[in-house]
Amino acid sequence: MESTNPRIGVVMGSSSDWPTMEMAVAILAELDIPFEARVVSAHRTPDLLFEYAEQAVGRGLQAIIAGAGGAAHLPGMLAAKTLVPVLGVPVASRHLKGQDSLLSIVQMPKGIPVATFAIGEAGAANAALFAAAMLANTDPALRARLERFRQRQRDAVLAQDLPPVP
Ligand code: RP5
Repeated sequence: MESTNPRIGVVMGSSSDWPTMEMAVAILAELDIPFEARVVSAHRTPDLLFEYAEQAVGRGLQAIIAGAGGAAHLPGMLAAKTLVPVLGVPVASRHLKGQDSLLSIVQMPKGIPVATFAIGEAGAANAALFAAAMLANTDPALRARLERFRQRQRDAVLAQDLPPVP
Protein backbone atom coordinates (compact mmCIF):
# COMPACT_ATOMS: atom_id res chain seq x y z
CA MET A 1 0.00 0.00 0.00
CA GLU A 2 2.92 2.36 0.71
CA SER A 3 4.52 4.41 -2.03
CA THR A 4 8.22 4.78 -2.82
CA ASN A 5 7.59 8.49 -3.49
CA PRO A 6 5.18 9.48 -0.72
CA ARG A 7 3.49 12.90 -0.75
CA ILE A 8 2.08 12.43 2.76
CA GLY A 9 3.83 11.05 5.82
CA VAL A 10 1.64 9.39 8.43
CA VAL A 11 3.53 9.04 11.70
CA MET A 12 2.44 7.85 15.12
CA GLY A 13 4.06 7.60 18.50
CA SER A 14 3.45 3.87 18.93
CA SER A 15 2.05 0.91 17.07
CA SER A 16 -0.76 1.08 19.65
CA ASP A 17 -1.93 4.21 17.78
CA TRP A 18 -2.46 2.22 14.57
CA PRO A 19 -6.18 1.38 15.07
CA THR A 20 -6.79 5.15 15.06
CA MET A 21 -4.24 6.18 12.46
CA GLU A 22 -5.22 3.48 9.98
CA MET A 23 -8.32 5.58 9.36
CA ALA A 24 -6.06 8.25 7.84
CA VAL A 25 -4.23 5.66 5.78
CA ALA A 26 -7.52 4.22 4.51
CA ILE A 27 -8.61 7.64 3.22
CA LEU A 28 -5.26 8.32 1.55
CA ALA A 29 -5.39 4.91 -0.13
CA GLU A 30 -8.99 5.47 -1.26
CA LEU A 31 -8.02 8.81 -2.81
CA ASP A 32 -4.94 7.27 -4.41
CA ILE A 33 -2.52 9.64 -2.66
CA PRO A 34 1.02 8.27 -2.27
CA PHE A 35 1.87 7.98 1.44
CA GLU A 36 4.09 6.25 3.96
CA ALA A 37 3.28 5.20 7.52
CA ARG A 38 5.90 5.09 10.30
CA VAL A 39 6.21 4.75 14.07
CA VAL A 40 8.24 7.71 15.33
CA SER A 41 8.16 8.40 19.05
CA ALA A 42 9.00 11.87 20.38
CA HIS A 43 10.20 10.60 23.74
CA ARG A 44 11.40 7.06 22.89
CA THR A 45 13.12 7.79 19.57
CA PRO A 46 13.84 11.54 19.63
CA ASP A 47 16.80 11.24 17.22
CA LEU A 48 14.58 9.47 14.67
CA LEU A 49 11.98 12.22 15.06
CA PHE A 50 14.60 14.88 14.28
CA GLU A 51 15.90 12.91 11.31
CA TYR A 52 12.39 12.36 9.91
CA ALA A 53 11.47 16.03 10.25
CA GLU A 54 14.79 17.29 8.86
CA GLN A 55 14.47 15.10 5.76
CA ALA A 56 10.78 15.76 5.12
CA VAL A 57 11.18 18.69 2.69
CA GLY A 58 13.98 17.02 0.73
CA ARG A 59 11.99 13.80 0.44
CA GLY A 60 9.07 15.69 -1.10
CA LEU A 61 6.55 15.25 1.71
CA GLN A 62 3.80 17.85 1.37
CA ALA A 63 2.13 17.20 4.71
CA ILE A 64 2.76 15.10 7.80
CA ILE A 65 -0.18 13.61 9.67
CA ALA A 66 1.06 12.94 13.20
CA GLY A 67 -0.96 11.02 15.76
CA ALA A 68 -0.04 10.57 19.40
CA GLY A 69 -1.64 9.95 22.77
CA GLY A 70 -0.98 11.16 26.30
CA ALA A 71 1.48 14.07 26.52
CA ALA A 72 1.35 14.21 22.75
CA HIS A 73 4.40 16.25 21.81
CA LEU A 74 5.10 14.37 18.54
CA PRO A 75 3.19 16.76 16.22
CA GLY A 76 4.59 19.88 17.87
CA MET A 77 8.18 18.64 17.82
CA LEU A 78 7.88 17.62 14.15
CA ALA A 79 6.46 21.06 13.34
CA ALA A 80 9.35 22.67 15.21
CA LYS A 81 11.84 20.92 12.92
CA THR A 82 10.24 21.23 9.48
CA LEU A 83 8.30 23.67 7.32
CA VAL A 84 6.14 20.83 5.98
CA PRO A 85 2.61 21.41 7.38
CA VAL A 86 1.87 19.13 10.34
CA LEU A 87 -1.66 17.89 10.99
CA GLY A 88 -2.05 16.62 14.54
CA VAL A 89 -4.36 13.81 15.56
CA PRO A 90 -5.03 13.33 19.29
CA VAL A 91 -5.19 9.60 20.02
CA ALA A 92 -7.51 8.51 22.83
CA SER A 93 -5.40 7.70 25.87
CA ARG A 94 -6.31 5.08 28.46
CA HIS A 95 -6.77 7.31 31.49
CA LEU A 96 -7.96 10.66 30.13
CA LYS A 97 -9.58 9.42 26.91
CA GLY A 98 -7.52 11.73 24.69
CA GLN A 99 -8.41 15.02 26.41
CA ASP A 100 -4.75 15.22 27.40
CA SER A 101 -3.63 14.47 23.82
CA LEU A 102 -6.02 17.07 22.39
CA LEU A 103 -4.90 19.84 24.72
CA SER A 104 -1.21 19.12 24.30
CA ILE A 105 -1.52 19.17 20.49
CA VAL A 106 -3.88 22.12 20.10
CA GLN A 107 -2.25 24.49 22.59
CA MET A 108 0.92 25.18 20.59
CA PRO A 109 2.59 28.41 21.62
CA LYS A 110 2.64 31.16 18.99
CA GLY A 111 5.12 30.64 16.16
CA ILE A 112 4.97 26.90 15.47
CA PRO A 113 1.53 25.90 14.12
CA VAL A 114 0.02 22.42 14.26
CA ALA A 115 -3.40 21.98 12.65
CA THR A 116 -5.35 19.96 15.21
CA PHE A 117 -8.16 17.54 14.53
CA ALA A 118 -10.76 15.68 16.61
CA ILE A 119 -9.79 12.98 19.08
CA GLY A 120 -9.67 9.51 17.58
CA GLU A 121 -10.79 7.96 14.32
CA ALA A 122 -12.78 10.95 13.05
CA GLY A 123 -9.74 13.16 13.56
CA ALA A 124 -7.48 10.74 11.71
CA ALA A 125 -9.88 10.49 8.76
CA ASN A 126 -10.41 14.24 8.65
CA ALA A 127 -6.67 14.94 8.79
CA ALA A 128 -6.29 12.80 5.66
CA LEU A 129 -9.19 14.58 3.95
CA PHE A 130 -7.68 17.94 4.89
CA ALA A 131 -4.30 16.91 3.49
CA ALA A 132 -6.07 15.78 0.32
CA ALA A 133 -7.80 19.15 0.00
CA MET A 134 -4.45 20.96 0.36
CA LEU A 135 -2.85 18.83 -2.35
CA ALA A 136 -5.93 19.20 -4.56
CA ASN A 137 -5.23 22.95 -4.86
CA THR A 138 -2.53 22.09 -7.38
CA ASP A 139 -3.74 18.65 -8.51
CA PRO A 140 -6.97 18.73 -10.57
CA ALA A 141 -7.17 14.92 -10.83
CA LEU A 142 -7.05 14.61 -7.05
CA ARG A 143 -9.69 17.34 -6.75
CA ALA A 144 -11.96 15.25 -9.01
CA ARG A 145 -11.38 12.17 -6.82
CA LEU A 146 -12.14 14.22 -3.72
CA GLU A 147 -15.35 15.47 -5.32
CA ARG A 148 -16.37 11.86 -6.10
CA PHE A 149 -15.63 10.95 -2.46
CA ARG A 150 -17.99 13.73 -1.31
CA GLN A 151 -20.61 12.58 -3.81
CA ARG A 152 -20.47 8.99 -2.48
CA GLN A 153 -20.86 10.36 1.03
CA ARG A 154 -23.87 12.47 -0.01
CA ASP A 155 -25.44 9.50 -1.80
CA ALA A 156 -24.97 7.28 1.26
CA VAL A 157 -26.73 9.79 3.53
CA LEU A 158 -29.56 10.34 1.04
CA ALA A 159 -30.10 6.57 0.90
CA GLN A 160 -30.49 6.29 4.66
CA ASP A 161 -33.85 5.17 6.03
CA LEU A 162 -35.23 5.38 9.53
CA PRO A 163 -37.24 2.55 11.11
CA PRO A 164 -41.02 3.01 10.99
CA VAL A 165 -42.51 4.91 13.92
CA PRO A 166 -44.08 2.35 16.28
C1 RP5 B 1 2.44 7.83 22.94
O1 RP5 B 1 2.12 7.13 24.07
C2 RP5 B 1 1.84 7.08 21.79
O2 RP5 B 1 1.43 7.98 20.80
C3 RP5 B 1 0.67 6.32 22.39
O3 RP5 B 1 -0.56 6.95 22.10
C4 RP5 B 1 0.95 6.38 23.88
C5 RP5 B 1 1.09 5.02 24.51
O4 RP5 B 1 2.09 4.30 23.83
P1 RP5 B 1 2.34 2.76 24.16
O5 RP5 B 1 2.70 2.71 25.62
O6 RP5 B 1 1.04 2.05 23.85
O7 RP5 B 1 3.44 2.32 23.25
O8 RP5 B 1 3.79 7.90 22.75
